[in-house]
Amino acid sequence: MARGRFVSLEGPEGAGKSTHLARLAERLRAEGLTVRTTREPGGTKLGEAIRAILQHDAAGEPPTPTAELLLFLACRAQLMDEVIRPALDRGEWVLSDRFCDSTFAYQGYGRGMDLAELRALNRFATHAAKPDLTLLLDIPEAESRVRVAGRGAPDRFERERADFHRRVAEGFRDLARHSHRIVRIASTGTTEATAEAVWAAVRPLLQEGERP
Ligand code: Z5A
Repeated sequence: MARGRFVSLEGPEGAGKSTHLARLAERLRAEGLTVRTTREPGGTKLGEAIRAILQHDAAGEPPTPTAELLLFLACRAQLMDEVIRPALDRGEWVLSDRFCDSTFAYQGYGRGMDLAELRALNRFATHAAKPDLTLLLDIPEAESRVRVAGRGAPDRFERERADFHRRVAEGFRDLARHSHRIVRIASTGTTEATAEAVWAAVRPLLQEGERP
């Protein structure tokens, strides 16, 4: 059986993650692959309920930074056990709109939490599973602001100050500098150009061998 592959798309708000996840899924399906798409926070019933708490204060009060972290990790644990691991075991491809690098960028670089601790907690939540490939869609902070402006009421993260978003964006770049798993792709040109760069980064995974 062909081996399942796990690809995550990461980046700041409005970078084009949802757009390119949909396009990539379509292209992989055209290659005859079974593709499961998902998102974080969310992707399961529990995860979607937690998403409403995390983004829109659905519980009636904002979580503390520690509670926020644990809620993201709870979403991830549920998603891993219920969706990602079973799909990979069936030999499917899984594409996720955000995954562990968002925790490192937002809670680590953004909120100032200890990265080593975050890595350990993330390992616990995922049983040490990692994406085979992570696409970091990168846009300047100013462009991110323009793209998210006018989309209706901003969520709890969009309301954060500019310096928080600057630390997050720099954090993503720093993570990419230190990991071969993460491919940084400029998402500032046309959608077509970015889609081609995404495909060029993913194609080698298609060519890698089958399970022995
Ligand atoms: N978060 C966290 O703190 N810790 C964690 O562990 C996790 C998450 C997992 C989830 O929001 C929030 O949770 C997030 C981080 C935090 N914070 N925020 N905000 P989300 O992922 O649901 O929200 P988002 O990042 O704001 O998603 P988004 O705004 O939908 O962004 P996107 O998916 O990257 O972009 P898009 O929907 O594809 O839209 C891009 C727009 O740009 C669209 O209008 C395009 O027409 C336009 N555009 C222009 N040029 C391009 C190119 N070249 N490519 C693509 N799109 C383009």
